Amino acid sequence: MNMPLRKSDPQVAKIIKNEEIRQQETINLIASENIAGDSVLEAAGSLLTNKYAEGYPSVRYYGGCEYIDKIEELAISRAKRLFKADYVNVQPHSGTQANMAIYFAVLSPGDRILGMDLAHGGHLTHGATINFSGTLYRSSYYGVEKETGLINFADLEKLAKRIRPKLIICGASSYPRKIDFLEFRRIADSIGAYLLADIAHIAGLIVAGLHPTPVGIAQFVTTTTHKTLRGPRGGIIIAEKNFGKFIDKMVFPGIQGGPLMHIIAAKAVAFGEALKPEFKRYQSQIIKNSKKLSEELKKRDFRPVTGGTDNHLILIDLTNKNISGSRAEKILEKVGIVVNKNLIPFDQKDPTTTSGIRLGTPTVTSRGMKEAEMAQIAAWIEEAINNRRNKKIILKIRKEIKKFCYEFPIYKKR
Ligand code: DSN
Repeated sequence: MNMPLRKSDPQVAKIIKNEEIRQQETINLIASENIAGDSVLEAAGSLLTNKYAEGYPSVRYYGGCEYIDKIEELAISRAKRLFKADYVNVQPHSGTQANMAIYFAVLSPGDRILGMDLAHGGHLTHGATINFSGTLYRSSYYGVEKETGLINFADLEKLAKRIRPKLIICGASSYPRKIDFLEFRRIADSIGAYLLADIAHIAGLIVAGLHPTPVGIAQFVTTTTHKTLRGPRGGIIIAEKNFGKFIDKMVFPGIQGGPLMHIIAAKAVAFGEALKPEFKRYQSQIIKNSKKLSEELKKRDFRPVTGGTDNHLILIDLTNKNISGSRAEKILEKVGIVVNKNLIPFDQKDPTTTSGIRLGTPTVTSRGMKEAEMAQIAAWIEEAINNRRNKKIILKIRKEIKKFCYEFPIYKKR
């Protein structure tokens, strides 16, 4: 058992190696992904995975938690500093579980919730009928305006007053503009609802001060740790301190068993990295790259929903290009540009076809790409889409991209 993976299990080792090559040789524009640093990977791959630690620091159900306690305490204190928060729970295994813990803490089955429509940029856990949040609770949705692609707060307020939900959820997974948390809180207060801000996509921008924070505005804030935050795959909860005890109980023993201590260690490392000045520069470059990519695509007659972006992502409406999101995703993958098909607001196509693609810049920025590279990527996107039936051109672009990718290694030589 104590052998390098390539010796003990060459089959698995080979698949991991192939994935490493895929990541290295492609341009990843998936808005929710990133490249965790070596230190985050080291902590995530550490022997802390061996330890059971049900409970919380100093109140565990297992012996031998001396160092485990220190790791969790460190992760909590760094997260508190990072988000300027009084209460943080670092145990949720994912963003979904972070949201679930909040719902279970403040709602009863059958209560009304109001979240952003999945088809307009919301998230499964914000009340979609195919998710627990839409089956356990009576969910309603707000969306964006057809003309602008922006959240219309007057309509939202009318809807909230009619529905009278117990919880309003704000935050999105394909909304390219800033979210006005104060306005959400004002509306929530006007009907006595709680407000949950799910900042999974924009947490990195928020801690860098490049997007307004909901901490101190929403009673509950959840995020994943692996998107713009560039940590390990996982979730955390931030809340007003008075809800802390209740949320802790809901995470464990309510919906989870033993915390993933190796992941909590990796979260601590990521929070430490995010507290450094370089992280702010990184986040600022993400936005510069996103704006540049959006402008360059616009020049080429691609249409970003809302006309552009304020954050790390761009949602492209492909209707005028006469190609579906799923077909565009496939063509781009052939040349080595990885994106995801995405519904656009008021989409006429179904979710497996879609009229749009979502592009994001966290990963390419982590690799050191800047504005000049964004212009080049936009040119490749146009060339690939326009020449989608020309195998020779597709192959030529693939070769150019492969070469280009080696100028931006994902990791130093391993
Ligand atoms: N699935 C994530 C995304 O891609 O946005 C959200 O959880």
